[in-house]
Amino acid sequence: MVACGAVIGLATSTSRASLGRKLASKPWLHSVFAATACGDEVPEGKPAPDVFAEAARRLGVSPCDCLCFEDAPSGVQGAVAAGMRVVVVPSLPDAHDGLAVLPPNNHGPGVVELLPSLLAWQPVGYGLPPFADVIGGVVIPVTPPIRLRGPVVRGFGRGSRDLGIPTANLDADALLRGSVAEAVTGIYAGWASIGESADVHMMVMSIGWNPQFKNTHKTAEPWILADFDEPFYGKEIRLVACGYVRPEAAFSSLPALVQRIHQDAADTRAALAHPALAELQHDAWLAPGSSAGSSSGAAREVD
Ligand code: ADP
Ligand code: RBF
Ligand code: MG
Repeated sequence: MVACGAVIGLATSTSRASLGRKLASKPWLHSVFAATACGDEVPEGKPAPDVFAEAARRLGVSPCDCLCFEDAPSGVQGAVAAGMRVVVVPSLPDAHDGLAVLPPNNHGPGVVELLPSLLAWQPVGYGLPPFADVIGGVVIPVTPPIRLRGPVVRGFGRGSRDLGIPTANLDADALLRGSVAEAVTGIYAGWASIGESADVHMMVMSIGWNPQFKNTHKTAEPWILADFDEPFYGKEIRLVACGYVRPEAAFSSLPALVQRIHQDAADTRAALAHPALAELQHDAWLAPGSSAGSSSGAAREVD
């Protein structure tokens, strides 16, 4: 049982024996599930409702009181057929493609949300308390933080020109290395340093496809929350993203997006004052020259 009184069950296509092996490598999960139902314990597997109905029965709750988290179309179908409401979080490496797996008019009545990540799920929307580790009710700590670096390249020039918000776009290669390659798209709070300077600044960064503009390339674009006398294209930027703020979104207008980005910046400043995130401004990754030996070490001019 979680602190708010809810119970969590698992409905899986996996056999009981196989689940045992999988859980053996993740012992902390044992205490999470109050009940589990496996594929070999019910007459029909997903997309039939059987395994969901059985999990609810073992939990001692009615399926209509269950909120199911599913990543695959057959599971969504099964949970809806069992009478559950479903939050869909596609588990494809590329959430952008994942959203296309279930087009909006194909969801069925039981699907209440389609999210790019579990990080984007808001328990308060379901009458549950917020997660205990959320800072200021908004920012979720990312542990370990996402560390990335690379040369600052030119984008469309849109940040300063159309939004009044300059963003230092990273070289596309920088998105392929390390934990950022697997990171969920969204808006992140964190720390940045640039070029030969050891100064560390607050930053708020968008990682993804800018749905407002329907970009076809994934970008990482930090807005450094400091003033600079001149652009720093070509210099190396080092980033430690330690808080998840929200998913990317398309807004009804450009001013609405701009207003939201300013809110993100305010949320970021507040969250980075929290000791757990503040200490990361001293992360060794942010020191100039610390990239020796990494392929992204040298700053280079990009045209
Ligand atoms: P682009 O599309 O080329 O990224 P932007 O309008 O987003 O154009 O401008 C980004 C450039 O502005 C950055 O690459 C950087 O050199 C400069 N810049 C100046 N101040 C900032 C800041 N506070 N945060 C991010 N970039 C800044
Ligand atoms: N682009 C979007 O399309 N949707 C967003 O929700 C969004 N949020 C952003 C939040 C922050 C803090 C920043 C810095 C950028 C965000 N962007 C978003 C990216 C923005 O559209 C992009 O920086 C400009 O279009 C310039 O490339
Ligand atoms: Mg930019």
